Order: sequence, then C-alpha cells, then structure tokens
Amino acid sequence: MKRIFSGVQPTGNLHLGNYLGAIRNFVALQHDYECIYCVVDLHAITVWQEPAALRAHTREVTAAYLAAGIDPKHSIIFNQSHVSAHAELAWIFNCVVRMGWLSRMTQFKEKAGKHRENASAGLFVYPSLMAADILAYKATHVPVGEDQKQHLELTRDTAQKFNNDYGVDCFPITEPLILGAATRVMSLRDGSKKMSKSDPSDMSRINMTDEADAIAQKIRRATTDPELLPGPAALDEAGRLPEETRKARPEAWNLLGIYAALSDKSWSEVLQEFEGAQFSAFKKALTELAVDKLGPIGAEMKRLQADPEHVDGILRDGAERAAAIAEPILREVQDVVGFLRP
Ligand code: AQP
Repeated sequence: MKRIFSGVQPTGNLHLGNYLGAIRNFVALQHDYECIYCVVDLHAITVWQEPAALRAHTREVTAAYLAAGIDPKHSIIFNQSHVSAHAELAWIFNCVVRMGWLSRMTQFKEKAGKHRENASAGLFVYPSLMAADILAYKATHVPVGEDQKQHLELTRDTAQKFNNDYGVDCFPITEPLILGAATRVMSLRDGSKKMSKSDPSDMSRINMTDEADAIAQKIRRATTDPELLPGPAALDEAGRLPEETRKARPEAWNLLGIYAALSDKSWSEVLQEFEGAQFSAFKKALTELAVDKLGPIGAEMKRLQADPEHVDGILRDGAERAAAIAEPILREVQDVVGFLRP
C-alpha cells in the first residue's frame, strides 16, 4: 500500500511557495495514495509562537488544505498535537538519531543563526520529530519542497538505524516526492533566498490570501534585470533548465518558474510564449494568472476561517482517524524497544 504523510507548520503568512511546493501537490496525490495531511503545531513551537496566533494559524493551514481541494472525507486532515503518538515516537527516535546527524542540518544552522546556544532544544531535534510524524504511519512517500530533502534523508537514516539496531523490518525507507516546476520558489526581492513565511518583508512573498491588488503590486515590484526574456534555446536537450543558466538570472527564472507551475506548462512552452518579451508584458500575464489561480483559494480560506467550529470539527475527526493508524504502530515499536505494556 502506498501511503503519503506530509505537513505544513502553522506559523502564519502561508505563501505561494507553500502552495506550489507542497499543498497543490497534496491535492493531486489524493487520487493515487492514501493521504494523511497534518498541521504540524508541535514543530511550530520550536520557535516562539504567540498562543492566540498559533490557534489562528492552525485553522489557517487547515483552511488552506480545504480551500486548495483536499477532501477531508477521503484524506485525513488533523493537527499534530491531537495525536500523542508523534511526541512519543519522537522521544524514541531522539535516542536513535545521532547528535552528529542533527548538527549537519542546514535548516537548524540557518534558523538558529549565530547564537546557537539560545536556540530551543526542540529546534535541534526537529528532524527526529519529523521522522516520527512520517514513520508513525509507516508512510511510504512524502511530498515536500526541495528545502526538506535533507530532513527526509534523516528520516530514512533513522528508519534504517532503528531496523538494524533492533534486527527488525519495522519501518519502510520513505521516498521523497518532489513534484512540479516550482519545487523551490524564491523571494520576489532576492532570487538567492527562498520565499519564506518568516521573511520580514511582505513584498518578498505572495501570500495565499493576498487580494488581487496586493498580488499585482508585488509582481510589479518584483526584482528583475534589464534584459529581455530568454527563449527555449536556454534549456538543455532534455528541456531542463541548467543550474548555471538559472544562477545567472535567478529572479527572472524564478518568475518564469512560477508562471510554468501555475499554468501547468513546460519550461519550453513558457519560453516559446515569452521569448524576447519585456518584463513589463510578462509581469502583466503572470499577475493575471496568479490572481486567477490564487484568488478563489484565498477567498475560500477566508470564508472557512470565519467558521472555526467547522474547521475544528474537521481536525477532530481527522485526529481520531489518524490515531487509529498511529497507535497500533506505536505499540509495535514499544514492544520492539522492550517497554512493558501498561
Ligand atoms: N519557497 C518554497 N518553495 C517551495 N516549497 C516550499 N515550502 C516552503 N517554502 C517553499 C514547502 O512548504 C511545505 C511546508 O513548509 P513549512 O510550513 O514546514 O515551512 P518551511 O519549510 O520552514 O518554510 P517556510 O514556509 O518558508 O517557513 P519559514 O519562513 O519558517 O522557514 C514544505 O513541504 C516545504 O518544503
């Protein structure tokens, strides 16, 4: 059986990167996999969250899942803190993963910054909680953006080490699913930084709930370069974008990649369409497309967020269904480890 697990942190400012790199793919995968989608609130508190904002953002992510098209009757939507197996398995994995593995995680280095001793211990062990999220369901596949590849590698290492240490075949070696033309959407202000919820500049990202005016203004002001748009000759023989080519004009390629992803077109089709065009013309087309695709989702998110009881009901139902899968797996792991049954 093919089972998907993935999640988004309720840390506010859900953006186009979260949509194209993750949530949109979650919707498409529902047809071919058993899907479990989590609002990872335990992960969110690895950096400070105002309690009232955390509650609002948990409902915001749930609303984004629903508005984008995840069907809560078919897939499971729930929040992490409602299913205690995540935290319990994470503790066991904290005793399996090695400090050296965790020390190599680039996300920890980036988020902890220069003053690592001031970072929470939770931020350091974040990847073992992520391994627990996935393996509590023995998920076989995880759709993520490229930034999560290293963490997923650690999940695979954790599963392998657990299986080896205890001489069991308990956990699958989970595969990443990195899908679509925009697996790493970059900041609109700086093509070397990923689009991010925590960027202090709201102009750096298109939020999923931005109104048409805001989307237009952000795209109009997005950093570009003085050259005309490239044609299909910039691609390699297989129609891929060479890394060196991307690096030479990161902002231009970022906007073209967003256009390709939102329009479901290949690089080659997009480059044919805009070869030799000025950025002003391209930005107009991109604005129309972004408003067309994100507008209805943003409006539906706002409608759902105005009805917290409905959203909370979906999370409650999802948590019951998630716990029914995770608890027997946790018991199996506890038996393997040698814990007595209560
Ligand atoms: N810029 C991005 N491009 C493509 N995919 C992205 N994702 C995040 N940013 C981009 C994907 O969204 C999913 C959920 O991410 P998360 O909530 O775990 O947050 P994050 O990865 O830490 O990134 P954010 O949203 O930018 O938050 P901050 O600012 O806190 O770092 C993941 O699948 C991720 O790959």
